[in-house]
Amino acid sequence: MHHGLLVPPVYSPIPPAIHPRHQAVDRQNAAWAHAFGIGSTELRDKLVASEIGTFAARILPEGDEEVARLLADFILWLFGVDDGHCEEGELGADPGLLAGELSRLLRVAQNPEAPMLQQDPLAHGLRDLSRRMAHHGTPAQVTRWVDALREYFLSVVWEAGYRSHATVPDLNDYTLMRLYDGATSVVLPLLEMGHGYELDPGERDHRSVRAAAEMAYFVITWDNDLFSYHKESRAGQHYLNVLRVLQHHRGMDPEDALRTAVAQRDRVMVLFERLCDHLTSTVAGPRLRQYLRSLGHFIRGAQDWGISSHRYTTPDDPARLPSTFLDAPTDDSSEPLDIPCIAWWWDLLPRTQDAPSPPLPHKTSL
Ligand code: 3E9
Ligand code: MG
Ligand code: MG
Ligand code: MG
Repeated sequence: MHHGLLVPPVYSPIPPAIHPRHQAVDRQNAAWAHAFGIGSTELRDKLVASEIGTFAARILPEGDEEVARLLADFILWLFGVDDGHCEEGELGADPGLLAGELSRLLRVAQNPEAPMLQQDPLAHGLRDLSRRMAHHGTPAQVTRWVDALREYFLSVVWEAGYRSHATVPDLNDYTLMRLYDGATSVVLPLLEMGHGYELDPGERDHRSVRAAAEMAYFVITWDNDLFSYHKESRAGQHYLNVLRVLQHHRGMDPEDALRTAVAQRDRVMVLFERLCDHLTSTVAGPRLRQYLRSLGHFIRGAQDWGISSHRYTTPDDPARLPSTFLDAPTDDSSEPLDIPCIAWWWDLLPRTQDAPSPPLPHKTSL
C-alpha cells in the first residue's frame, strides 16, 4: 500500500507573521478571481479554496492592505498561468506556442491599453493588475515587475521544452530554471510597494543583495518542492521537482532524495541568515533592512502557507506534511553546494570567523 512520502519539519529561523486583515484579503481575492473569471471554473474553485489571500498576508504582515490585496490577486493570476497554461494546459508542452501567448500577455502588462487579447480573462485580469501596479509603484518599479515577468516566462518556456520531450534536467540546469520558474522574483517589486519605498538601484542590484534575493528564491522553491511533491507526483502529468531530479540523475530513492534536498535548503537558509545579518549590521540603511526583513517574511510565509493550504495538503488524499518547524538545520556547513550556477553565493562572506570580509555595498544616505 502506498502511503506517500513523509516530509519532516524543516529548519526555519524566521518567526511567523500575518497581516491583521488577512481574512478580508482572502475574501476579496476570491471575489477578484470570480469577477475576472480567471481559469476554468474547476481551476478557479480550486484556487479560491487554497487561501492565496492568506499567503499574501503572510508575505506583507505589516504592509499596506491594498498592496497585500494586489499581491494576492497577482499570485492567483500567476497560478492561473502556471496551472492553466503551463502544467495542465495544452501550451505547456509546446514551447513555441507558449512563448507567443506569454509574449502577448507581456505586452498587456506593459501597455494595458493595447487592444489585444480582448476576450481573454487572463489578459483582462492582467490589465487590472498592471493599472494597480502603476498606482502603487513608481514607473521604475512597474518596469521591473514587467522585466521579472519576462524572466519568469522565459523559464517556463524552458520548462515546456522538458515537458514536450518528457525529459528531466540535471541539478544545475534545474536550479537555474527553478530560480525563476517559481515566480519568486516577480514578487519583489511588491515588497517595496507594500512599504511605500523604492530601493536605490545600486543597493538592490549589488551582488550581495541580489544573492540574498536569489537565496530566498532557492529556499522558497526547494520548500515548495518538498511540500508539493505529493500533489505533483500523483497528478499523472510530467512534473519537474528537485526530488525527481535527484532520483533521476543520482539514482536516489525518494527518502534519500528528500534528505539531500533538505540538506541543500538548510545550507542555503544558513547562508541567507548570515548574509542578511552581515548586511544589516554593516552597510544597510532602513530601506535595505526592510527589504531583507521582507525576504524573510516571504520565505516564512511560503512555509506556513505551504504546510497548511489545501493546495498541498490535498484533503481527499492527504499529504504527509509537517505541522511544525525546526530551530536547527540538518546541515550547517558553510561549504558551497556542488551546483555551479549558485556556488558563487558562498564567496560573499568569509568561511571562518577570523578571515577578512569581502567588500560589500557602500553605505548609502538612507
Ligand atoms: C510555483 O512553482 C509557481 C508559481 C507560478 C506560483 C505563484 C507563487 C508565487 C508568485 C510565490 C512563490 C511561491 C511558491 C513557489 C509557492 P510550482 O512548483 O509550479 O508551484 P505548485 O504550487 O504547483 O507546487
Ligand atoms: Mg510550475
Ligand atoms: Mg505547479
Ligand atoms: Mg511545486
